[in-house]
Amino acid sequence: MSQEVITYCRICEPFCGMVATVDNQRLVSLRPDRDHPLSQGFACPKGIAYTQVQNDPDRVLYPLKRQPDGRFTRVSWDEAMSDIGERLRRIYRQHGGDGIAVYGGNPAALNYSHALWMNVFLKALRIRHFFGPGTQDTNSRFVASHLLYGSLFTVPVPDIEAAELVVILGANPAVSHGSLVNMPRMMDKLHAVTERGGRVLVIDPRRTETAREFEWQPITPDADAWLLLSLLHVLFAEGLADQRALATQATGAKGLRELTAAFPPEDTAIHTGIPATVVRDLARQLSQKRAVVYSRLGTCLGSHPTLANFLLDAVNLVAGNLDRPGGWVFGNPPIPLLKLVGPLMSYGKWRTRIGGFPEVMGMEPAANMAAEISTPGKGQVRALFVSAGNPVLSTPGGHRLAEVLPRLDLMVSIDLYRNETNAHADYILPGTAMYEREDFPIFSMGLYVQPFMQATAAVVPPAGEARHEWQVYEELARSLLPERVRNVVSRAREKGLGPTPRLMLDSLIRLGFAGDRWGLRPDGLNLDSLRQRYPHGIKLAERPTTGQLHKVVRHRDRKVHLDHPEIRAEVRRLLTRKADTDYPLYLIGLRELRSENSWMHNPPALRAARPIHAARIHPEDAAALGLVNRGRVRLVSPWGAIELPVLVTDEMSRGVVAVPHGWGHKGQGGWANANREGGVSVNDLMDTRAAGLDPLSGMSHLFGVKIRAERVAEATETATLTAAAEEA
Ligand SMILES: Nc1nc2c(c(=O)[nH]1)N[C@H]1C(S)=C(S)[C@@H](COP(=O)(O)OP(=O)(O)OC[C@H]3O[C@@H](n4cnc5c(=O)[nH]c(N)nc54)[C@H](O)[C@@H]3O)O[C@H]1N2
Ligand SMILES: Nc1nc2c(c(=O)[nH]1)N[C@H]1C(S)=C(S)[C@@H](COP(=O)(O)OP(=O)(O)OC[C@H]3O[C@@H](n4cnc5c(=O)[nH]c(N)nc54)[C@H](O)[C@@H]3O)O[C@H]1N2
Ligand code: SF4
Ligand SMILES: [Mo]
Repeated sequence: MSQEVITYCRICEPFCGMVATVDNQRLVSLRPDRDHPLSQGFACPKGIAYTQVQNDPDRVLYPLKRQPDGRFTRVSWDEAMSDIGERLRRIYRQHGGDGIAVYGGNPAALNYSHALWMNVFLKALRIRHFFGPGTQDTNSRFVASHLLYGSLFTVPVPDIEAAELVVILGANPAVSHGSLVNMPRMMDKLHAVTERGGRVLVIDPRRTETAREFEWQPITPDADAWLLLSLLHVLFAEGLADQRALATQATGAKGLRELTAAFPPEDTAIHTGIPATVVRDLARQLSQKRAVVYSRLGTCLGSHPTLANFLLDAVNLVAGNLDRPGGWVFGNPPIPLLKLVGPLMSYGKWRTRIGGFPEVMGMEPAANMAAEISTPGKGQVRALFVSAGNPVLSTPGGHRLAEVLPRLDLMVSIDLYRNETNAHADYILPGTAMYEREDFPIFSMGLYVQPFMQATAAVVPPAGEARHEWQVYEELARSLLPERVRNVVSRAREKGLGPTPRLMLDSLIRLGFAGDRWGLRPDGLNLDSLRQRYPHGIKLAERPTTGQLHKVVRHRDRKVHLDHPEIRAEVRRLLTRKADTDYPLYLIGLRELRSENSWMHNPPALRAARPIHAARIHPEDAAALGLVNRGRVRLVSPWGAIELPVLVTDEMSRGVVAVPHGWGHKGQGGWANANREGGVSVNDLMDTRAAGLDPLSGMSHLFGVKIRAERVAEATETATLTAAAEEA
């Protein structure tokens, strides 16, 4: 008998409501949930196609052990865990937590129990090297918040529903569906702005899917800091700065004003490609309207990402749009989020062994991974745990990482698939897929513009022998206990004793502003009543809370700090940038509707409509280089080279090439369809040297990378195609 279950999708950040059809404990199909208070019947193709991930014949469903010839064979959980445990004990005895590394991938952050217990594992073993997509994604945003608000986790969100002007500086919500903001139907909300007579302006080097629906202002890649400095310049110089905001919300306005004095838009136009009149007009509108500048990876993956994110908030504040309706506002998390993440919120408590970067919430630059594994000395990585990640494709210089992974004494991965990274693991352990577990978007609670909660139960039981990641991490941590204690703890666990992610989550909900306080507030919620009474989720307010800056700012004076020596130093570094005639083009990234980073390339439903993996280039650039549509091009940076087909399109700005990341499936992974599509990894072109990373956040530089392009001669083209065909 088939049955419908209300749940939500966790592939990306909007967490769209879903209705799952389940037959005989098997997921049969997914459809968007019309009754979800926020997504209201919206879901994207990836979300719908997840049925084909759940039931994918290529999924890893049993623990796998790598044999000396590189092939994987099935082993029992007991066999895998006892061997891993023994090896981990040996490494730990010799090197302590300094010799161990964890890489927690993107899906780990969207899975509350995984994220929580991975952190327990990190703390329990005092693991030194923690890596993740953060240094390819969010850490510059967090460090900017640390400087501005005294709290890494205080991240503003755009109040689009009340805005008259929305500037999107380097984000593509039509494809990404919004990031670092939980806003299902973000495109509808943007369209509502223009329908109300307002403006949406997309500033992006590419005429993106979002830009096509609104106004597009091209910008030279990696020039956002120049633009933002000029916007601040105009706000101050033309007397447009909101003096009340500066007096009540901030300190350091004078320093910021001095810092930006040297950047009139007439001078920075050469860097940004944006005419001064456009910048002046924009600054005026930002100061006169209920307006917000929102951004995401476009300002996080350049070469000055902390500076750019810092300046962006400064623009919003100085224009009078911070913590105001229609502006850059703060969420109102319905759980005590800062209490939860408080212990994780460190910055610069130590510096990394390689490159001397400040840790960011315990995280080190992923660009350092290969060097941390291969560089001898105290703190050299001997054991690596990768859960829900694929750094060989997702991090800079991934091909070099692949070369050094075999040197590890122990490598273990928890994943749904054999991927390009865990091809080198000693063991691949099967994790549960998202509909096989209960969930709650715990770390996103502060990123909803309207406070919202939804909790889901597991929809189907784990397939094969898949286990929850949190249970695996806990068992790994337990393996370090003396045998007698270990047995006692394990027996207690089997009886359901001891802390669990669920218990923690239930407490957080009970303690939150809508919580039941264990009965003190009889109408309040706990995990069970939230699930039972509000299976589609519950919106806890219609409008965001504004005027709460003094609450969210953690600096002792409760003010936003606008003047920092670190930021001044970054502006000085910006001024030292040089053009490089050997590498005249800029390389930027590009996300695709039917792909999620390096995965979701296997479901057949997504394949048919997906474009080939190609480099997009402007017609005039193509003509100048002798490139033709569907011909092949070689992209060269100082750090590597890749060859791929060309897509000639006038959606690109002159001088800019866009290539999607996450490709380069060459048969090391077990995803047969993905392997057939192949592609190449754009991250093989990226810099991993310390000098190539953001000194403040350790962020990789992945957008606006200087490259050159060369036509690939026909002969090579045929040779490459034949080789690829043979592999497939
Ligand atoms: N379909 C799909 N959705 C996804 C993902 C996916 O892989 N596929 N990934 C998810 C993840 S992990 C994340 S973090 C989010 C990311 O969410 P977004 O940041 O919205 O996604 P991107 O498409 O990377 O958007 C970055 C934009 O910045 C532009 N850009 C590049 N360089 C510059 C620059 O120098 N300046 C400016 N102003 N713009 C620039 C790019 O052209 C691009 O349009 O998306 C999530 N959603
Ligand atoms: N050049 C360039 N590089 C980039 C980016 C870019 O824009 N340009 N974007 C960066 C960003 S924003 C991100 S977030 C990273 C992503 O980088 P990563 O997190 O390293 O890689 P993903 O491609 O997300 O791989 C996710 C892995 O998790 C597995 N998986 C999926 N669901 C589950 C699950 O429920 N449980 C378990 N155990 N495993 C699961 C998948 O099979 C896959 O192997 O890439 C970054 N790299
Ligand atoms: S946008 Fe698509 S993938 Fe992301 S949560 Fe919604 S349905 Fe899932
Ligand atoms: Mo991401």
